[in-house]
Amino acid sequence: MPNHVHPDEIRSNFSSALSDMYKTEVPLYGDLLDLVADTNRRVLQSDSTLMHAMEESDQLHRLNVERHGAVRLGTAAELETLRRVFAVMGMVPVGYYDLSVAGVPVHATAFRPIEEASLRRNPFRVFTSLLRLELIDNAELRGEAEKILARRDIFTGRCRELLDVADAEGGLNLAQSTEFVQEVLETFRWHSEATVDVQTYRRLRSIHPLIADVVCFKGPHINHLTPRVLDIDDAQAEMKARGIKAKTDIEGPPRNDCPVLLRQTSFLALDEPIRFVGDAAHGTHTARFGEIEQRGCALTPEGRMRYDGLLQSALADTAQGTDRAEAMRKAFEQWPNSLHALFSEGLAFVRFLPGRAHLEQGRKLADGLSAQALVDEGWLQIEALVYEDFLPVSAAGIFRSNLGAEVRAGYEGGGNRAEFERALGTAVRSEFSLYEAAQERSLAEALKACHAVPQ
Ligand code: OOG
Ligand code: NI
Repeated sequence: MPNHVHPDEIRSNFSSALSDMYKTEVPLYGDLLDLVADTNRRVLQSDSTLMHAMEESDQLHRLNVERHGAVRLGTAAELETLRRVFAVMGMVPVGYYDLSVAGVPVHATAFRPIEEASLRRNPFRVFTSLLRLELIDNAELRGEAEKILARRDIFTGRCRELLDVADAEGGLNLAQSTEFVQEVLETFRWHSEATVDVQTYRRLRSIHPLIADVVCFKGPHINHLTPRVLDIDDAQAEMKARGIKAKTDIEGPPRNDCPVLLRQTSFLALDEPIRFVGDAAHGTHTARFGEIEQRGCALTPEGRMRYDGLLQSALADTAQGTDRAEAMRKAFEQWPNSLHALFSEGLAFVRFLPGRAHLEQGRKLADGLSAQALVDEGWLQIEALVYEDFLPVSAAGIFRSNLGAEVRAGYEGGGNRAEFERALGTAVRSEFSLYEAAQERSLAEALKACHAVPQ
């Protein structure tokens, strides 16, 4: 349809509208954006290699608009409809995250764009969790929560109409897409009025703060929006210097010359006034916070297994009383500190670019060389393939530090991916396959470029 607005455009518009809304709702988020912009400017000014690399791979624009957010949903039907909403914006569910093992009764996916051009345009992603009431032992409260959730509709009527239009016609025109963005914002808005009385809120909160947060409000308020910073240790120090109270530990891998996966830290959630049903006085609820993230290279399944193993051993040491930062540093002592080492050990996904060899007189590209040999002989260069996803242990840490939830043992029984996908109405994409495909595509393109030059 020629007059349909591209999903990338709708996603960019939505992400920017959501950021504006959150800035007015939570002014501290605006302060964090300024801080991150200052840090990024400083890092790029002092590291011209990074600056050029980012410029060349067209990553600078993306950095300025890059945000992730999170919402927590109460029912399968809500998840299914939100999937349709995000589909209009070119976002699909990637990955399955089981947080029950960490004592948080939800499972989740990340809605995000997957095409490289779309990621470059705006990689907006939303960590979306679904409450698992079946993990709650108290049958009476479980039934009560189900009843309350069944009464609400988190989407506006007009949002639902526009979804039907988008599905029937394969997209939205300009006027429709503008309206759609405004209607979807309503689902993410904060409500300072609870839908229940304070006793119900307290009862649900006593089972798990997360349950009260999901069940007692009209909609799944966006609980944070996260900008991407190039040096999270620097930004963390700056947070302290500016009087923003940050979480003590940075989640994710320790600092390294070659950053991998995702490192995150946050400032603690605000205590916000809430009017409960039938009460004249205000109570409070704690849900919304600020977070910053630094993204590094995506790891292969083997790299990820190594990372998870080292993380578990550091956490076990921490449980024995070792300082967490120290335990992490010790566990990761042998972890490679360059992209080349990670790549040759098969731990990282990379993007291949044509190297210098094809520009040299008289050199001929032999057939059948491995990617490693092509890199060693200068035919190919490599750069990090950015990790676009989340980490379940880190996510559980973020949940906990912001819900005021005490560390509790994991729920038994583990994840239930099949049930999650049934609720979602589709299977989640495998993040590893997406990285693998991106790596393969870059290899084919780089080799084509090498061959295209007359030898
Ligand atoms: C989501 C926490 C997960 C992250 O960055 O890992 C997350 C939540 O608190 O709802 O956003
Ligand atoms: Ni987050």
